[in-house]
Formats: sequence, C-alpha cells, structure tokens
Amino acid sequence: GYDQPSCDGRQTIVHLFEWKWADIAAECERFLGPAGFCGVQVSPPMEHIVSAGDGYPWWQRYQPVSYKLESRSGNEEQFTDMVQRCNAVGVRIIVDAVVNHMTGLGRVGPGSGGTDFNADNLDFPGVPFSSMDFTPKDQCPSSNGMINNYNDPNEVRNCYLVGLTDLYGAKDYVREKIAEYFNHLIDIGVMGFRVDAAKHMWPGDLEAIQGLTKDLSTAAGFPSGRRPFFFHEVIDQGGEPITVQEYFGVGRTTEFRFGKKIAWGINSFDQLGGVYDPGWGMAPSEKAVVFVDNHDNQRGHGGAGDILTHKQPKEYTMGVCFSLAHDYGFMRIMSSYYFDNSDQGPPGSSYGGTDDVPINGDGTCGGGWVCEHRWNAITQMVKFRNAVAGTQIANWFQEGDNVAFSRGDKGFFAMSKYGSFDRTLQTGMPAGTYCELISGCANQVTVNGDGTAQISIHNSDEPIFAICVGCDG
Ligand code: AAO
Repeated sequence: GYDQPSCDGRQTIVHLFEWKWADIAAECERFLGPAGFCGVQVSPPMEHIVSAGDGYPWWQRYQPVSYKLESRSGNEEQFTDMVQRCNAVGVRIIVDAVVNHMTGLGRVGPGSGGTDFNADNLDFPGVPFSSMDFTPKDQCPSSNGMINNYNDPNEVRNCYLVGLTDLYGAKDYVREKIAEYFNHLIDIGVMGFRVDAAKHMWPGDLEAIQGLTKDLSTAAGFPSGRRPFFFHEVIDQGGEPITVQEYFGVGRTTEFRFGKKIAWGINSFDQLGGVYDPGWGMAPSEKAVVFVDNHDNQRGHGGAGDILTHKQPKEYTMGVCFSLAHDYGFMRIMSSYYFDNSDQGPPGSSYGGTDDVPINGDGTCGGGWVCEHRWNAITQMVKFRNAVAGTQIANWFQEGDNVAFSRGDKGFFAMSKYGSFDRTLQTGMPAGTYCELISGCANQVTVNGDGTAQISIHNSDEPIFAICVGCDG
C-alpha cells in the first residue's frame, strides 16, 4: 500500500531542507547510509518562480512553473545522479510534491528553468496548463476567490490558498499531467512523495492521481509490485472540519499534534506519557508521519506555536530523542539552516543561489547549515529506532523530571531534564553488557539476570541514555 516506506525496515527520514542535489548525494554516501537512515525528503525539484523582489525566499520553491526538474537545488542530471547514488547506499528519496497549485497570482516568467508563464492569465506553457485546467470560479464559495474560512471544506479545496492558482484536480487532463510528473520521478528511482497542501485537494482526486502511478522501479532496486510511499500534508489540530482521517485511503498523513505534544511534554515531563492521544483525533501509528518541527512551523508559517526548534538546542535534542525512542508513527527529522527572518532563503540565496554544505572536522556542518541530523544524540537514536523496530513501549517510568521506558525487550531509553540521574530500573532486557549509545560506548551498562540495571545520566547538554540489543555504537 501507499503507507509503507520501502527501505529495508529503516525507520527515519530526514528533510534536508533546501540542500542541493550534489550535497544530498554526498551526504547519503558519507553519512546517511552508514547511520541507517531510510531516506531523505528533498525540497520541491520542479521548476519554480525566481523572486528577486522578495529576496529569493525559500518559499519560491512552493510556486511551480512547470514539472521540469530545474530548481535552485540543481538540474535533472544532478537530481538523477543524487537518486542513483543514494539508492546505491540504501537511502531512498522522497519528493516534496507541490501539485495543488501553480504560482501565485501576479507572477510572471521566466521560472528557474527559463520557462515563460503568466499566472494572471493562468498560462503555464511548460506543462502546459491553461485557464481550463484551474478550478472554475463558480466552485469557490468565497467572495474574493481566496481561502478565508477553514470551516468550509469547499472553500479549502476549491479556492486559492494564499493567492496560489488552484489546479482543477477533478479534470482528467490535470490528473494525467500530475501523474506523468510522479511517474517521471518514479522512473528515475524515487521511493515516494510528501504531497504538499493535500488538505487543499479532494481525497478522491488524490486517489485518482495516485491510481495512475507506476510501481516503484525495479531497476532502482525496489522489489517488484511495490507501490510508491505517499504521505499527505494535512494540518489537523482538531479545530476544523477537515481531518487527517479523510486521507487514510491514500497513504499516511502528517500528524502536527505530535510536535505540540512533544513541546508540552519536554516542558512538563508528566505529560510525556500521552504524546499519542487518540482522544484528540490523532492518526493511528501506522498512518502517522511524525516530527518535532517542520520547515513551516519552525519559522511561524503553517501550524506554528508551541513548537521546539534548533534554536533551543537542549530541549530540541530531548524532544527529538524522545520521539525517536517512542513507538508512535513514522519519524521525520528536520535539518535546517540558520535564519533571522521567516522568508530568508538558504545560505547563498542573497545572490539567488544556494551554497554548498561544508562539513567540519568534528562532523558538524558549517556555512550556516544547522544539520540537526548530525547532532550526536539524534544520530545515535536513529540507530536505536532501527534496532527496536516492531516493539512497543513497556516498563514506563516517570518521576519528576526523569522519564524512562523500554521498547519490548530490545532497548531501553532514559532522559533526565537536568542531566543528573542515578537509579536502578527494570529494563525488560536480556542479561548482558550493553554499549550506551549516546556516550559512543564510552559507558558500558550491565543488565542483571532479573532485567534490572543501574541507569546513570550525567550530561547536561545531551541528558539521554540508550541501550539496545545489537547496538555497538
Ligand atoms: C507566499 C507568500 C504569500 C503570497 C503567496 C503567493 O508568503 O504572502 O500570498 O506566496 O504569492 C509556502 C509559504 C507561504 C508562501 C507559499 C508559496 O509558507 O508563505 O506564500 O509557500 O510561495 C496552510 C496550508 C498548508 C501550508 C501552510 C503554509 O494548509 O498546506 O498554510 N503548508 C504547505 C507548505 C508551505 C507552502 C505551501 C503549503 C504552499 O508546507 O511551505 O507555503 O505550497 C491554519 C490551517 C492550516 C494553514 C495555516 C496557515 O493553521 O489549519 O491548514 O496551513 O492556518 O494559514 C494554529 C492552528 C492551526 C492554524 C495555525 C495558523 O496552530 O491550530 O490549525 O494556527 O498558523
């Protein structure tokens, strides 16, 4: 089905937000493959607007001009090279698919691939789309043609999102063009898609479009008959009529409530027990894609408020590590660049390009890139999540600012807010000597015959403890 990633059981993807294809290819080979990542969510690869007037913001990539693979991250040849090199080390590519709309009104060409267009005339010759391919005005109930009222599903699906020209997903030609774009990417060897603004598309239209997609490429190493992985960006925080549940037939959905729950739980550890809250309408584990923050809410765009980000490194580390230790959902890690204002593009965007990602001697990133995925504790917990896959939380312990639990009999995790903890706990694990992952095996842990072990945390920056069966650091 659409909800199963195809990456040999690896459990975590990373969003390398705004990275160039050449840098992603290198990162797969030198880091992500060895570290056990399932895949990379890449920024939208299609041709987009180029907006000098807005300072070449990151969000120009959410305004499609055509489905040519010509973007600020690179061209088709570079994209293909990235997919092949990542696939070769077992790291799969997930494309951020912007197919609800084309550019905003008022925009004119050329786009990043040199293609002309005129949004006010609904003319996108690079596809081509013309005025007949956009949602007819009489289907949008709002007075100005824009989405103003999220309480009306017709308005959310048929009107323009922040002025973005809304494709008419009911039309066969539109469905075919989108599927053609997906199939081109599948032929190149991608594993799946994050569907941008899926809340603004009718689930039935998505079902039809996805039904036109090919199976994953066997030439790219996928087993035959494997469907592409789809997850849908639906911001559902319980207060609107459109719910994530409407999209379960077409794959997984983003679960924005998880990130909020994590932020609240890190603030107050007694709330960590309830991060998966079915009573709040949260998607069941096998339908959820979870994340502590994303490229929007880390900068005050969609779904912002009560969110941990890299700007609070210690709290963020705890939030991501707890999420990776947890058994809920399919996990995505955010990998950011530093920014001062919410429109600012990646390093290099001041001149309209994107800088390389330099790797420092100690394994951190330079050049303005944050690389949360390379933070020690986070990297180690990606290994933990792989090692304990398929098990459930057990042996839950929470007292004040300390929390601990096992994942079945495969692993044990503990976290202490103030970095100081010593306690004998039941780990549920087989007797033996284990390497403590966060210390890089500098600490060895003995699990006794009765499953108990002395759990010690003395680290104020990464106040985390993790051991697992088969984990040697
Ligand atoms: C840019 C300019 C605009 C201009 C436009 C057209 O900023 O001024 O009008 O171009 O020229 C990104 C940027 C946009 C940018 C756009 C195109 O974020 O600023 O517009 O590229 O360049 C809604 C959607 C959701 C969307 C989110 C940003 O439902 O799909 O807005 N996310 C995706 C991408 C995003 C991208 C697009 C879609 C477009 O991830 O990067 O936009 O391709 C409520 C609703 C949400 C709604 C938010 C924001 O959320 O529920 O559905 O998200 O409002 O409007 C609490 C509530 C929560 C509420 C939230 C509001 O948390 O619980 O429900 O408050 O923050």
